[in-house]
Amino acid sequence: MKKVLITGFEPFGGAAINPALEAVKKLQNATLNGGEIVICDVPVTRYEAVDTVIAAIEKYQPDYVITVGQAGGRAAITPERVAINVDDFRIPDNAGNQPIDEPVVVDGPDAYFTTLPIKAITRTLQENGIPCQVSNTAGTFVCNHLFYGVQHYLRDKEIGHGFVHIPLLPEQDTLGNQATMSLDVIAEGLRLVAQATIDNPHDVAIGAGQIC
Ligand code: PCA
Repeated sequence: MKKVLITGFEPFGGAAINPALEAVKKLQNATLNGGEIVICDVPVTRYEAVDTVIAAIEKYQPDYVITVGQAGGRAAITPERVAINVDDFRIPDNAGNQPIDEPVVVDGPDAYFTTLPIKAITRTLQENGIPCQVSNTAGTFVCNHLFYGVQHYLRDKEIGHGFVHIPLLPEQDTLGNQATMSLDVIAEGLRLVAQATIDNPHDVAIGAGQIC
């Protein structure tokens, strides 16, 4: 029986809701074949976000960690390929921090790659009718910060981890011109991310590259 920790970010930037937190709450009692899910909510705050997830890892001792955040404008669930060692916040985080071009970890490596099977995850969601694409940038705000910080903490541990961005909910698209996905589809998509992670200890070689 594998244990999967799935974390969701709180609302940020003045918003009242974050689909990551809402979806993760729905997953509390979701079932997996050969696994169980534990959850944790995460403040959108530099350093505190990483500390919160590390505390949850130490508490639950999971086999895998899936950190989740909202990506306004994206139409698909997007497992991230890479975290970079840069904090360049376009808006302040929830504690008012707004670093410009500072490292997440001083003297850390430039980047960490995900240790989740993102190609197998993408194929699984697509086969189940849920829009999913590999993303090659997690941005430079708190999501990338958390992705990098957790990957750095896990660098010498046998725990898989990766970050997944999800679209906005329909109720967040007040102007009616942004891509959205329903909460039920997002939650099922994240459940399948966890299931595919358990089912694929080694990733599959499927192209998911992009030409700019
Ligand atoms: N999305 C933001 C931070 C929290 C969240 O859900 C990001 O992409 O950095």
